[in-house]
Amino acid sequence: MRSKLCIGFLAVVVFFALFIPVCGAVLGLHGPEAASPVSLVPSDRLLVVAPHPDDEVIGCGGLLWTALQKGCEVRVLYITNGDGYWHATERVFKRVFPRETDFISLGNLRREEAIAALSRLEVPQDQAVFLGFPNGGMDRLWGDFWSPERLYRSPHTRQQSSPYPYSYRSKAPYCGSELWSEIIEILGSWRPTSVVLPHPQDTHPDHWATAAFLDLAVEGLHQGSLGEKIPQRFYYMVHRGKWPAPYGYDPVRTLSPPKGLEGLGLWTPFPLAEEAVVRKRSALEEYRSQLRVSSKFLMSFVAKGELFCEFPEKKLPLTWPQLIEVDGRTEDWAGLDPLSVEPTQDNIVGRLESSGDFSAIWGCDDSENLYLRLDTQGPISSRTLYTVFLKIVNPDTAVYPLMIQINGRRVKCSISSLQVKSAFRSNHLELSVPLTFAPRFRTDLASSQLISVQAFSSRYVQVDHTAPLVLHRATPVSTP
Ligand SMILES: [Ca+2]
Ligand SMILES: [Ca+2]
Ligand SMILES: [Zn+2]
Repeated sequence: MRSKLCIGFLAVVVFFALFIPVCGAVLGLHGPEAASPVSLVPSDRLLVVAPHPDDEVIGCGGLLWTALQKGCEVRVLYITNGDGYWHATERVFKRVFPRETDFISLGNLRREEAIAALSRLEVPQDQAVFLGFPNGGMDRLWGDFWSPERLYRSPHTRQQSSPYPYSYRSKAPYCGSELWSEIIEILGSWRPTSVVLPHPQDTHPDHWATAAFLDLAVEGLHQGSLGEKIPQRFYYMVHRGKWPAPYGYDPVRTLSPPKGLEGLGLWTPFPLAEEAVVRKRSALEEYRSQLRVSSKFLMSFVAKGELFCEFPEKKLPLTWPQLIEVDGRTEDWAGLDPLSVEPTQDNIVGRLESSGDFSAIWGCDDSENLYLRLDTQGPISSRTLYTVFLKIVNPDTAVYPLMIQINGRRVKCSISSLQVKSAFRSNHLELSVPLTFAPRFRTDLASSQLISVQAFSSRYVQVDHTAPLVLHRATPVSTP
């Protein structure tokens, strides 16, 4: 009886020791007094990445100003000039059918607005870097326009390279590999200690694709560099359904994580001082071209604090040889956890076509293959096309894209000689990709430690896609 009491007492102590701090952290999540992981010290070098001019203020204008007050260095990287916004061009230039030059003029105007907005936050103009990539095309550059042999043409400006004389590289060609090399160069020379970037579950293709490029580049630069600390990454959300509802100006509101994403990643608020909130509002007011079309949406980000998400590093588990059998059955995955859980029923097409609504992505490798498993909300259908994009990052940061398409029993790989296998059963699709490629390819999975994985589903139109995911493979055995 006494020992039972002792055990009972111990259990209570253990419960309090283990769970109360966790509950405290969860409960304190939205409180202004919550300790933020975004701690700023004067030696910090903060790189803020904005897909479009205005995202830097929407997502982290308050943080930018606060960082400067604390003596940190800040730099803002604009991936596009926001030159594909039809509605804004139409309103600003009062033309029902804007011309190509009108879109370029809008790009120039948004850059001027960005510089004015940054001055409200006391960010020096020379810390703003404009890359001049095409608004609305970032997902295409990440996906099928990677190679410089085929350039993307903006449907708005009709350009295949940056038309802006002040862009980081003049006449930067519109392809993924060019953007990749510019990002690697900027990260490598400026050496940020923190990177603030779009959330990978942001539904705007320019936003999630920006996250994909930056995430992989940050990790690509730091692979193998022992000792040097990898920059901390803080992700901000802009576009996610009706978030942050209700739209409109309410500076005393607190932002909560978007619906369905509460448990994915660690969300932490960054409380803002009153002056930071005022500065953020006045910076947003400089974006006159945007306020004309979406003032209520923009103003809803003026809040008591900003909200950032963090993710743990994802390691690809190394399993026993042939533990996974590509047969559609999932008993062989029993000892593993999903690499990423995906929100379900979060868009109209996915709700109608549940065979394409991804719910989780799994992965592992053994000495011969990379194995992936895609889980969907409804049973896998042979009428739905599943596409997996892999990016293989070599130790020298060169990137090799690989595309695999699965349609029923048909499997197609961009390297046709690669024996990719796939099988499905109910809500699960398994596939295996050989780690070793023929020597004529300058890379393979076996010699790389870093890959990016993203899955898409479509049936006439795109149904769903997973967030781009960076995976670390166990240290490869060097091949002769
Ligand atoms: Ca299996
Ligand atoms: Ca989904
Ligand atoms: Zn944006």
